[in-house]
Amino acid sequence: TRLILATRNAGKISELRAILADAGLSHELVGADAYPEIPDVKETGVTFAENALLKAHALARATGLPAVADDSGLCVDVLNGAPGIFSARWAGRHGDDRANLELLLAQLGDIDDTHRGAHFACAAALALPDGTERVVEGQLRGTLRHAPVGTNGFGYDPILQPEGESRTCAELSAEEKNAISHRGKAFRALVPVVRELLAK
Ligand code: ITT
Ligand code: NA
Repeated sequence: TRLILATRNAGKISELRAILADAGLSHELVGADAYPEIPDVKETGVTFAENALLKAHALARATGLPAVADDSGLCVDVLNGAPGIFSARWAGRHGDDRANLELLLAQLGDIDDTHRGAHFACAAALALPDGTERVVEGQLRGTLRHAPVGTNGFGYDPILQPEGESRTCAELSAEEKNAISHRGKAFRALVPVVRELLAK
C-alpha cells in the first residue's frame, strides 16, 4: 500500500521510512511533495493531536490514500506548556528557529536549573480516506540550557538537554536523537496502528 506523509520535510520522511522498514512493513511512503497540487491545511487545532488529525484527514480525503501527519513542539513547565503548538512561530515568523530560541531564552532569563524543565511533544496521526483515524503521542523530557550548544538538528535542539544526558539534542547524532525523541517514539508507536489498519 502507498502511504502519504503530510510534510515537505525530507528528514521526517526518511525517519518514518526507516522505522517502517525496521518493522518489516513494506508500505511505500511518499511525502506531500508527490502531490504538489494539494494545498497545505491550516493548523487550527488547539492540541498537537488535533492538528495532526486535521492534516492527516485533509490529505487522505484529497488523495484517496492513507495519510500520516505529525505535529510537534516544545512545552516549557514554567510557561504552562508554551510555546506548545505555537513553537514554530513563537517569535512571529514561521520557521525562524534562531529567533524562536532566543525569545524563549530571554523569557526564561536566569531562572535556575530546577525550574527549567520542559519536554518536546509529538502527535502522529493516521487517517484513512473512509474517515477512520488513530493518533499516538511521544515525549522527550529534559532541561533547558541557559545558552544554545551544538549544531545538529533544528528548532530548539541546541537548548534542550534530555534527562540522563550531558549533551543537548543538537550535540546528538540523528540516530541518537531518533532513538529517544518525541517524534521517534510517536512514529514507532504508529507501527502497530499501520499493521492493524492497512493491508501490506
Ligand atoms: P511540518 O511542515 O512537518 O508541519 P513544522 O514546521 O510545522 O513542520 P513541526 O511541527 O515538526 O514543524 O515542529 C514545530 C516546531 O516545534 C518546530 O519549528 C520547532 O521549533 C519545534 N520542534 C519540533 N520538534 C523538534 C525537535 O525535534 N527539535 C527541536 N525543535 C523541535
Ligand atoms: Na507543526
